[in-house]
Amino acid sequence: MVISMRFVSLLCCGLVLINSDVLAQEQGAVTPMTPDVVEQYEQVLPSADYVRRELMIPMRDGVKLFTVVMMKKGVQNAPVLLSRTPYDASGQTGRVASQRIVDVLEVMDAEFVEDGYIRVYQDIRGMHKSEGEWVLNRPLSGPLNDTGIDESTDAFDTIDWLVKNTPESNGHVGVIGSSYLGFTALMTLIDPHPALKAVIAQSPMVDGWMGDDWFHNGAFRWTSLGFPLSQGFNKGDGGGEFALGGGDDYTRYLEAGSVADFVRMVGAAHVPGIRKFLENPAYTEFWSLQAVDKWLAVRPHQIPTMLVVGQWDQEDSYGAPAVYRALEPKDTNNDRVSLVIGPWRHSGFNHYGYDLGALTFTGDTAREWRVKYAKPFFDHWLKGGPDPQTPPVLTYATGVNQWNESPRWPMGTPQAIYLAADGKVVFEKPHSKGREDYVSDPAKPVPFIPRPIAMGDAMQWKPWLVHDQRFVTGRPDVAVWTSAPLDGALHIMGAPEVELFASTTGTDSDWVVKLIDVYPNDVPEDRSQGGLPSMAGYELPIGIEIFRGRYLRSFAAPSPLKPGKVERYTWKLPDVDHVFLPGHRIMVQVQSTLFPLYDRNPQTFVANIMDAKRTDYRAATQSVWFGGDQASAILLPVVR
Ligand code: PG9
Repeated sequence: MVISMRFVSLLCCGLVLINSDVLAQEQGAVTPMTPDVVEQYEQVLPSADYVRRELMIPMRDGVKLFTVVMMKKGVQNAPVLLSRTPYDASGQTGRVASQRIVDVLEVMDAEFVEDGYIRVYQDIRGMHKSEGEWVLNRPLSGPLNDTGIDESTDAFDTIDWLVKNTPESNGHVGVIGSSYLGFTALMTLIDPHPALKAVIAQSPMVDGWMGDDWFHNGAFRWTSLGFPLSQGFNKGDGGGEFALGGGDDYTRYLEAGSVADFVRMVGAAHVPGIRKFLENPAYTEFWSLQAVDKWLAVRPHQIPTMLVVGQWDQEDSYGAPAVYRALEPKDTNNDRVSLVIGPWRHSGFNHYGYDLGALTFTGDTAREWRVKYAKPFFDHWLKGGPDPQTPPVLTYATGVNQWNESPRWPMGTPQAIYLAADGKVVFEKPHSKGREDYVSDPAKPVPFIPRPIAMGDAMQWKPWLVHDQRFVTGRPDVAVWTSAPLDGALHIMGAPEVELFASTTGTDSDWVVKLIDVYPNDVPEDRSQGGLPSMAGYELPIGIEIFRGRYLRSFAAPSPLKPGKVERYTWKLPDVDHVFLPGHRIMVQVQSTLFPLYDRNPQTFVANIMDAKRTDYRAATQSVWFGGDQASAILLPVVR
C-alpha cells in the first residue's frame, strides 16, 4: 500500500499571527483565535475510492483533538457529518482494511458517504489519540466545571476549524451519534456554531442517575464500573482495565458484597470516575446539574434535532424522550424537534434491524429509518435537499410490526390495569382489598437473565430486555398477575406509569415492575424451520424498571421506610409503541431485586448503600396491595 505522508503546515499564518500580535500589543487589541500550526496527514491510496486525513485540531485552550476526515475521492461542496467519540476514532474509521469507504466506516455511514458526505470522527478530549484530560460526561461550564472548556466548546472549535480548513466542504455541518456520542451530539446544541445545521442524537446519555447508564431511579448498575476503569486509564485504550474477574457475574458480585467492597477488592477505590459513583449515590446537584435535558430546557433551541431511541434500549432509554419533553414546548411549528422510537436494542438503529432476540420484524428496520428518515433529514438541512417531511414522532408498533407517524408524543391516554386477588390483572378497580406477599432475600437475588451471567458478553447483554421471563415467573420472590386473554387488540403509545402500593418489613426496599406481553400457548407460530424458538407462551417484557424505595420522598435526601407502612410509589416504564394482540395476556411482575444488573438493596436503611456492611443485608417480607384505596395499577397509554 503506497502511502505518501504530506505534512501541511500553516507557517505563513503563524508569521501573520506574530505581526498581528505585535500590532495588537501596541494597540491593546485582542489577537483573534485562529488555528495555529496544524499537522495534517493525508493518506493517498491510489486504488482506494476514498480520501483519509488524520488531523490534530487545536481547541481554544491549545489542546489538540485527534480527528479523522474521510470522503469519497472527488467530492466537492459536500456537507460534513461529525461524530465526537470516546470509543476510538481510528477504530470507528478503520473497520476493515479495505479500498472501499463503505467497508472502512461504520455500517450506518454507508448511505451518507456513498452520497458524497464528508464523514468525520473525533476522539473527545483526553481519549485515545487526543490530548488533554478526560472527564466522564464532562459537565457544561458552570457550577461543576470552572474551566470554561466542555464538550460544547470543543465541538464549536472543531466545527469552526473543519469549515475553515476542509476545502471540499459546503460549510454545513451535521452531528450524529449514539450513547456517549449522543451526549456529545446534544452538547453541540448549546451555544451552537453557526455552521451547525442539524443534529441526530441517538440514545443519548442525558441523566446518569434517573435512567441513563449509571443508575435507574437511584438503583446502581454494576455495569457502570467498567467504563471509568477502562476509559480512565491509558485514555480508553483498555490498558487500564482492572482484573475485575470473570465467570458468572451473579456469583462474583454477590460474593463481593457492596459496590465499595468490590471496588476495594479490585484496588480501584482511587479511580476518579469510580469515586464519583461511590460518593454520590443520591440525586444531589452533582447529578441534577449534569442533566442535559435541564441544560437544554433553559436555552433557546433552533437547530433541527432528531432524538432516537430503541424500545428495548438496555442502556439509555431515558435520555431521548427526556430531551424531547424538554425541547418540544419550544418547537412552535412542530418542525425543529422530532422523536423516533424503534424496535431496537441500544444503538441497534446503527446496525441491522431485522430482529432482536426471539423477535423478528418486517425487514431491516434500522436501515429503513436511516434511508427513509435520517438521510433525507440531513440532506435537507445540510445540502438543500427536498423537504423530508420529518414526522414529529416516528414509532414502530411492535406486535403488528408497522411504522407510525404521529403529531405528538405520547399518543395514548392513561387507562389503568389493576392488580387483583388470585394473581389476576383486571380492567376495573377491585373493590375488595388484599395483598400479595413475598420474601425478598438479598442473599438470593432474582437474576435479570438466566445464569451464568456475563454482562460483558454482547450475546447476553444486547437482547436481555426481550428475554422470555418464564425463567423467573415461578420464583416465590417474584409476584405475578395476569389478565385473561384479550378479546381485542390493545395499542399503547407512550410510557406506562406504575402506581404501586407496597409495604416492607424492612426499612429500605427496591421495587421492580415488569409489564409483559404473554403470547398464547396454543397457537404458536411454528418457527422451528427458521431456527427460531417457538413464541408459544413467550413472556415478552414491554417495560422493566426499578425504583429504590429510600427516594420515595426525595431523590436528593433518602429516608428510611417505616416497616409495615403502605406507601404509594409512582414511576414510569420506558416509552413504547406496542400492540397487545387478541389472545395475548397482559402480565405484571413485581420483585425487589434485579441482579447483578443492579446492586442489591440491603433492605435496611443505611447512609450509603454503596458501602453497606454485610450485616446490613437482611431478608424482608414485601407486600403488594391491591383494591380499594390501595389499588396497585399500571396506567397504560392506550390509543383509543
Ligand atoms: N452509554 C453507553 C455506555 C457508556 C458507558 C458505559 C457503558 C455504556 C455507551 O456509550 O455506549
